[in-house]
Formats: sequence, structure tokens, C-alpha cells
Amino acid sequence: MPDQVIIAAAVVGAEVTRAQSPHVPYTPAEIAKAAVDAGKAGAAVVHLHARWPDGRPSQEAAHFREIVDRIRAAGSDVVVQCSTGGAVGMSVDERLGSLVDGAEMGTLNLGTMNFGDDVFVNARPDVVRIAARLRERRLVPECEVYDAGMLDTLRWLLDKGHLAAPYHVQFVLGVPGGMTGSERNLRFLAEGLPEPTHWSVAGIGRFQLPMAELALRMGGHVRVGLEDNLFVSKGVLARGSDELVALAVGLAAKAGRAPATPSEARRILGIS
Ligand code: KMH
Ligand code: ZN
Repeated sequence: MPDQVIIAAAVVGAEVTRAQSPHVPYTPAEIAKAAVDAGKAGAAVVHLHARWPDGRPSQEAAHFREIVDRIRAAGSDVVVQCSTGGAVGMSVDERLGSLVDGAEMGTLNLGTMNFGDDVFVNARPDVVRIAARLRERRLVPECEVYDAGMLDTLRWLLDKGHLAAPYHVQFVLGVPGGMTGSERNLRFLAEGLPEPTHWSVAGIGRFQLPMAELALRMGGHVRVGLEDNLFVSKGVLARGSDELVALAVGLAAKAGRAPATPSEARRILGIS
């Protein structure tokens, strides 16, 4: 089991709103601050989305550029990962707007699925196209796996040469429409990886901290943050993603794992 754990913070996402929590950041300045604070709390990676000022999801390059510039201007060295998933209903062209200079990783969602009452479309040619764009831009892909069949797609991408190491795998468990956040599911998925690689888990909602705790015991890495979960405990809102990162740091200490620094995370993830 690796001693170090990469803690990633998903600080905004595309779905959560200020109506649900006043702590959801919207503007590039707010999102950058949330990322910097998450880094100070112990996150090595920040998973970024952007928003329009009224909170609608945005994949505008200008928004992502401003977020990245502000993170670096604040002196933060966190690894910057930009979402190519965006929000349900966005075209692939729109989603690719996030891959700005300064990004180090980009997400690669491995299949179409029900996403709550919506459908998150990732047809196989779209996945291949996004993988090619990540390769062109020399970004390390983070493969988002919500369901078991997506591991078969991962194997197919590797077999066909659309994807090659270094890549990271994120098991996103608890989306209504995907696999739930259970120990059985996480063990099944981790054991089913087509080749040995580093992986992490993002538990959605109430699954966030139990899945983090389990991944820490299993030798995986963890993702927390307001994109996935708004609460520190039942009915108690997190004041920001940094508070959830601090909880993950505490869980890591209990499991005997040390939070990786951004440069350690770059080494583990193969970011040059
Ligand atoms: N907002 C979800 C539909 C990603 O960032 O790549 C997709 C998502 C995944 O959040
Ligand atoms: Zn996301």
C-alpha cells in the first residue's frame, strides 16, 4: 500500500447551487479561492469546473483561464485538473473549452449513463475524441468510472491505443444512475482494473467520507469537496471544500497515510 495519499478537492462541480448551500463558489475568484484553501488544507489536486456569475455551469475557456491564473497568482502549487464532463446537455465542443494552458490533467468520462433524472451522454466516439484532445495537449487523463461496464471501455481504449499510461482512474460512486457507494462495489471495481494503476474514489453525498475511509485502507486515493457532497455531518453544511479536505486529512492520519504534496502527486500521477 502506498504511504502517501493524493487528496483531490472537487470545489464546485456543475450541479450544486447556492440554494442548497451558500458556500458554493460561483465566480472565478471564488472558485480559485476555494481551490487555494483546499490546497492549504492538504489537497494536492483540484478538480475544476466553472460557473457563470448566476451559477449556471460554464465550460468557457476565459473562466477556466482566470481560475488557473488566480490559483497561481495566490502562490498555490496544487495540481490543476479541468473537467471535460461539464454539465449534462453540453456538447463535446463546449465541454472541451476547459482545457486551457496551465491545466495539467483533464477528466475522461467513460460512458453514457442516467445521471439523476438526466442522461449524461458520453458516446464511445466522444470518449475517443476527448482522449485524443488530452493526448494532444499532453494532459494526464483522469478516467471517470461510474459503473462496471466502464472498466470494459477502459480496457478497450487501452487495447486500441486510444489511451496509455500515465492515466488515473476515479471511481465515482453514488450518482443516482451509477453504482452505489458500497464496499463490495469499490472492491469489485478496484480488482477489475485492466492493468495495475493508481485509482481514487469520489463518493457522492453521504457516501463521501465512508468511501474515502475505505479507499485509504485499500491503498487508493480520495476525492472530497462540495461538487460531490455539501455536508460535514448529517444536516451540517461544510463551510467550504477545505473543511472536507481537513476531514480527509484526519482520516488519512488514522489510516497511517500521509497526504501527498502537489509535487509528490505529480510524480505518482506521471505529470511532467
Ligand atoms: N457534471 C457531471 C455531469 C467531470 O467533471 O468530468 C460530470 C462531471 C464529470 O462532473
Ligand atoms: Zn466534475
